[in-house]
Amino acid sequence: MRRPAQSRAVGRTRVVVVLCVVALAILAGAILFAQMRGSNPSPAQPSLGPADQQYTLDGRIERLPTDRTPIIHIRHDDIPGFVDKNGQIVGMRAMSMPFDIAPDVDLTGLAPGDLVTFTFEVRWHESPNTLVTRLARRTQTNDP
Ligand SMILES: [Cu+2]
Repeated sequence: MRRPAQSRAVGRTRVVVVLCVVALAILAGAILFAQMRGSNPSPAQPSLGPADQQYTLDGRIERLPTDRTPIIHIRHDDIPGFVDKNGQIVGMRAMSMPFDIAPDVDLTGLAPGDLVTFTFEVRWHESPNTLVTRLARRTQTNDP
C-alpha cells in the first residue's frame, strides 16, 4: 500500500518540478526578449525634451564608444559662443571631452584620430547633458 502511493507522489512532484522549470525558462526568455527590444532602438532619446543649446563644430575623435562605455571622446575646437547654465556666453576652450552619442549616429569606418564635424546638444537639467546627434568625417585639407 505504501509504495505505490509514495511513487505516485514522487511522480507528481517530478511533473510539478518539470512544469516549473519550463515556466521559468519561458519567463526568462520573455524578459530577455523584452529587454533586448526595449534597449535596441534608442535608449537615450525618447524621453528627452528640447535641447537648451546646440553647437556644430570641428574636432578629432580620441576614443570611440564601446559596449561597456557608450561615450565618444572628441577633442573639440574652441566654442566661443558656448552658453553656460545661466544663459551667459562664457565660451569653451578647445579640449578633450566625453559626449554621449545618439544611437542613430553611424560610426562605421571611423577611428581615433579621424577629423570630424559634429553637432551636439546641451541639456542642463536632463541626462545626458551633452549628446552628439550628427557626426561626419572631415578631410584633412579643411584643417588649418
Ligand atoms: Cu568641452
